This record gives sequence, structure tokens and C-alpha cells, in this order.
Amino acid sequence: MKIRGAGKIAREGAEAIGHFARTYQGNDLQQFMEDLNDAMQELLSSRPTAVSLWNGVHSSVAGVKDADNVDDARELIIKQSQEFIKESEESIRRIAEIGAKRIEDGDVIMTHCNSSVAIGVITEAYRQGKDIKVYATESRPWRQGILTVNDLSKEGIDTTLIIDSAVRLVMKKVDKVFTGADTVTSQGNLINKIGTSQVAICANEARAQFYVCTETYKFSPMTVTGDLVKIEERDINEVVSEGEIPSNVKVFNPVFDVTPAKYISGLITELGVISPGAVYGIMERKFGKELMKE
Ligand code: RUB
Repeated sequence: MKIRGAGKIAREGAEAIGHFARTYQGNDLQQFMEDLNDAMQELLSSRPTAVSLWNGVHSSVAGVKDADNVDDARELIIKQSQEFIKESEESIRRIAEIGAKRIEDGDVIMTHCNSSVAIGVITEAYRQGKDIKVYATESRPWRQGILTVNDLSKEGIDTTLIIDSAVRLVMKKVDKVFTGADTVTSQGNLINKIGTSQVAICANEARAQFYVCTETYKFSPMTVTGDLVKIEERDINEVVSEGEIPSNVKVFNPVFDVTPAKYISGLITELGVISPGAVYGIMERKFGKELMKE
């Protein structure tokens, strides 16, 4: 949790694999490939839900198996990891510009958890002079909402913190919801911080628009062939302190949930705003033949 937010996790993953290549000592190509594979597995198992990490690491090592020697392999990884980081940062800027167009003067907005991409969109609209109000959920148990209200209020945005269970009551006042994404499936379903699906259902009921702010490297190629996204569970100490509840009471602490595509008004990506149904088409362009599995 020192590194959090799916975009940052992806950039740090790319940086780490770049660091592996930069500092690697040895000339045996086969040994290099084995060590690289171990390093990748260790990185990928650290945060199983956010496919951004998988995409950040894999795009950094793309084509490396065709390298003739260790030096070429290292050079390729260093170059590609830096490219990924640069493109990721550029995508966030583009999404802010594109997403801000969806926000109108006088809009009341809700956001959930702490998404740098969603905050980028809201902040850009405010900087353009739009008069907006934002409700930010606390996001128990880790309370990332505290980070969000700090980020927004620093900008001067009219910000109100609410507890997660106030979402349905407050939604009556809300025009638009903007959240981030950890993973988007090929069917356009969203995996994001636990509670996101409740926010989306409440938005649907209140006829508020629900937008997902996401770079396309959060699209999961594995879901095309039916793989399910693993939902990370975290320590129960995030929920209760030691001795607070009887020892025979179990605690379940899932960290992410799935929001079905039917609740999503649009996905704001660096390529433009798309409907959930358009996700697969973007994946085909991005991943091509890699989508097919035997
Ligand atoms: C953070 C979270 C964010 C997404 C997107 O969860 O769910 O909404 O990761 O973030 P956690 P970003 O705090 O558990 O990592 O838009 O910054 O990539």
C-alpha cells in the first residue's frame, strides 16, 4: 500500500523491471531469461487485481525473447519501460482534457476511493473555470477518500466527504459520477475499489451518469478468453483491531468489486470516450493476435 492506485502500480512495475535490466550482471542469455521471468512473477503476484501492472510489465519486456544477447535484451527492456511510463503519464493528461468536456458548469459530482485519473478529470474542469461541487466517499476500510478530499480541496474545489453508506441518500443531488479503474474486462465490466458497484447502482437508480476514467492499459486481454479477474483480499487488521471482536468471528475484507457494464455511461480513455461495448474493439487493435489462446 506504499504504492497504490492502478496507474501508479503499473508505472512502478515498469520502473522495477527496467531497474532489473539496468542492474543485471551476467552474460548468459538463458539464465537472464529465467531471472527475468522470476522477477516478473514476483512483481505480478504483488497486486493480482490491477491488470495495469501486468500490461506495464509485459509491454516493457515485449519482444525480448528474440534478443540475440543479454545486452540487447537489457537495452530493449530499459527503452520499453521508459516508453510505457511516458505514455502512461501522457494518457492521464489526455483523459483529463477529454473528461473535463463531460463536466458542465454547476455540476454536482461524486467520486469513490482515490483515483488519480478521476481526480485529474475533475481538477481540469475546475481549472477551466467550471463551478462544481464534489462529494467524495470515505472508502472504508483504508479510507482513501481522505486522500481524495485533500487533493481536491488543495485545488480550491468545493468538496464534501461522506461515509460510504450515505451514497444512496446523497446521490439524489448528484449529476455525474467519475471513478477510476483497476481493470476493465472485454465485456466492458469494471473492477475497481470495493463499493464502486453500489455507487453505480445508486447512480443508475437516480439517473446520474456514471463515468469510468481509465487508460486503455487497464483493459484486460485475459478476460477475452474467459479468465476471471482475481479479487484481492487484504488483512483483517484493516477492518478491526486485535481483540475488538470475539476470536470465533470471521472477517472478510475483499478490496475490489465488479460493476456490470450496464451501469456504465461511458469509459473516458486517452483515445476518447467509448461505450463499454467498444472495449473489445480497442483490445483487438492494442493486443492483436495475443488475444487468441490455444
Ligand atoms: C485504488 C482504486 C483506484 C484505481 C484507479 O485502490 O481502486 O480507483 O486503482 O486509480 P487502492 P488510478 O488504493 O487499493 O490501490 O486512477 O490512480 O490509476
